[in-house]
Amino acid sequence: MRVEDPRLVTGAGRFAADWNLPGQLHAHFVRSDRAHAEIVSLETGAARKHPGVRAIFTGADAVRAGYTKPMHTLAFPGKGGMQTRAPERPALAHGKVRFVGEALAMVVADTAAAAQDAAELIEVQYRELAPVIAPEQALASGAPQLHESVPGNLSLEAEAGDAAAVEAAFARAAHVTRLKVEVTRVAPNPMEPRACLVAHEPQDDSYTFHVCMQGVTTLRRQMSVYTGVAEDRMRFVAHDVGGGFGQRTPAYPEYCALMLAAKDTGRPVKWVSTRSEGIACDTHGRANIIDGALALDRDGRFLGMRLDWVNDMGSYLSPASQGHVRNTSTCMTGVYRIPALYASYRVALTNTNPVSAYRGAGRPDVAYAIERLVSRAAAELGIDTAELRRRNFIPPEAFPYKTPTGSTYEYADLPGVLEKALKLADWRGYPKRRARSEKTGKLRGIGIATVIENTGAGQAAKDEVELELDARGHVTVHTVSKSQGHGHETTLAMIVADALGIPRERVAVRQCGEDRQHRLQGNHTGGSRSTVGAGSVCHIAARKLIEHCRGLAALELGVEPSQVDYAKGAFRSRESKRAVKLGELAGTGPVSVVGEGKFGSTFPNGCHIAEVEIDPGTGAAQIASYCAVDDIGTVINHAIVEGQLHGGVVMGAGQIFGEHVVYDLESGQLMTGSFMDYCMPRAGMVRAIRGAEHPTPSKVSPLGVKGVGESGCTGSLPALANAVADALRPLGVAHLDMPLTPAKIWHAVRDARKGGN
Ligand code: MCN
Repeated sequence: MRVEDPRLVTGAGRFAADWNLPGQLHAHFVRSDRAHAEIVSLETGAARKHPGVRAIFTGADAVRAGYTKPMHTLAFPGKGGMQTRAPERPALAHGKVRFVGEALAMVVADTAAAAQDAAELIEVQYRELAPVIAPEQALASGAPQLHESVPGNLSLEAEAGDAAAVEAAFARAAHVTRLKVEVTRVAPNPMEPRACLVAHEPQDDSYTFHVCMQGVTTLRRQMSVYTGVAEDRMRFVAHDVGGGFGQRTPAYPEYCALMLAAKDTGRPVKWVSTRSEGIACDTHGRANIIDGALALDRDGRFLGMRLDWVNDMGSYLSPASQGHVRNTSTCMTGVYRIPALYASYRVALTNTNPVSAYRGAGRPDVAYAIERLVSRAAAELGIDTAELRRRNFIPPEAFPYKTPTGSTYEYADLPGVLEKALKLADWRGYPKRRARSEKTGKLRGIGIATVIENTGAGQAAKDEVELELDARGHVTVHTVSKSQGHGHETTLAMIVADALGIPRERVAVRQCGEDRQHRLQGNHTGGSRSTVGAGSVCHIAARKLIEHCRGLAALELGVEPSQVDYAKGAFRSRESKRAVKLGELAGTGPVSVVGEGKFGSTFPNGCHIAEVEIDPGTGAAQIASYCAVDDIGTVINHAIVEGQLHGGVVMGAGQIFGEHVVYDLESGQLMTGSFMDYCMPRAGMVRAIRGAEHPTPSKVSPLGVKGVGESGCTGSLPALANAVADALRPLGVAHLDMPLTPAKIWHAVRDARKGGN
């Protein structure tokens, strides 16, 4: 059982909405029901008179406060030196609204109900403008323009790789496989809806936020950039966080609006998002279109690859926009030796909710594009899909391997992972299983994905943790990363306990504590970097604590430090055999050390194999089998890692088979605004996942660890889509874009059979 489980399963967790402060008021946001419109007038008179209403704020207040320029991280050089065009976004929309759900006014009242009732009395007059929803249309000439500062709705155009080399590779290719895919827009929907309670302290003009977050440092910097309030005047409080998946990273405009209200009213102001607001306004994920081509020689060896990306960022650049685009290039050639690569990016703005990092942040997208291309190439050439991969893997002797986009992969045993997965999935026995399915009138398909991704490196100058030893011999770990359900209280404690040789029960983990959050540097939890970053510095700090205490113990024992041995929480003098326990060294006050480190990327990799069975009569696809072999380096906690992989795989399955944020292309209305029409994965969707570990320890981390938090998603999107494609291929169905709903598959089967007749 994880350390945090008793608290969480007995309802004793403390989430953002559980916080209340004396005298607090409640906020409700008025949100646009138009996708693109000028705000002609905003009539707040009746609402102000509503009982309990204390204040109403609009875009004019946000502009007056200067809360208009959210941070963005799309800061890499564009094509021909192009700089990212980042539009302003007042914390409450001013002059114009640009997506359905955008907040344009905030009512603050004594109760949440009064704020909501009053909000309904606000009358907004709009002058409607034509919206543009599809990113390729947004980039076409003559498309409606969202922002004057972003001509052509093109926020950034960029490229990677060598166009001339790719052209030459394609010119001499024996075969070219082409495939255009869409990695659809999804809503993260963590279990805990977003919530924020802001208090202003007039004495030092500072703010305290009780908010769900993924770590303090990134959110604080983003909030500071958005509002101009110095970072040292912001404190963040969060205990339990009910899921994040990247969505908790950004500084949201609602939080800035609450700052305005808290300062203006002199009272703490609280807002709790509804589920519908969450689907419409929490940053969305993925939303990429990738037009790919793979050139092969006569023997099926890859010669070159071209990927043209259109990235839909929604109506504004989210603060975490970079991962979404840049992460795709870090492992752009996947696990293969592809000598020539060229990729182009066009980052489009559309009249939709902003898009940001979502579990994998670009890595599942590029893995999906490559792995679909490779499987399709294998089918076109009649080569076994595992064999085509084997033939093109980066060979063992090529590691450390420098990719065409400049990443350096650590060692990865690609053939070893593949062979283990083929065995686990009984690859050879597949034809029999397929025949058995056919007998019952079902279509069966098998899909494989061999993937690699970057985890670890963060933007902070370094990662730090502080260890505090008390007189009981207990150690408290202070970190600025933040678990959202990952089990960090367990794994970070295990790392420290292991290094100190003491029971795990003697180590407690405090995340983003108020007394440490301005002192310690480090990355937020995201990019599957917490174990590589915070975990590694836990180990380093524990070693440092031993050395520090060795000096103290030597004084106590009256010998030289070199004469003192440490084991299992006690120092012993070699000569006198006298011993002193860790806790005794903290007798006059806690002993504390800070461990630090800066870590680059680690490259977890894996092979996922899925089998699906499709009922052609209904179009429903069942996952018949799912196997995953992953190399995530040294494993700290096997059960947690298994849980992470399962969670990731199911999240990928959710996107492949059902989840999809849909906007009406003409009106821009959100068509999937509730769980009635936004199809979340159910427990029965992925019934049994068989997993196996294949660790090759990372040299980046002293623990040998690589990240795992996103691996399940990165592997499952392509593995599942390849399985469905394999099942439908005999019918002549070339490609179906996700989500592979029963209706979509049923239509494809029907059309294919009609065509065949
Ligand atoms: N772990 C381990 N051994 C390893 C690697 C990891 O035991 N070699 C453990 C870790 O100690 C940690 C967990 O596995 O308890 C995940 O670790 P890691 O891969 O370092 O990832 P992070 O902790 O940084 O988590 C971030 C990652 C991301 S980016 C998303 S998105 C995501 C995910 O994790 N969101 C999640 N998993 C999630 N799981 C839950 N329950 N909720 C989310 O919001």
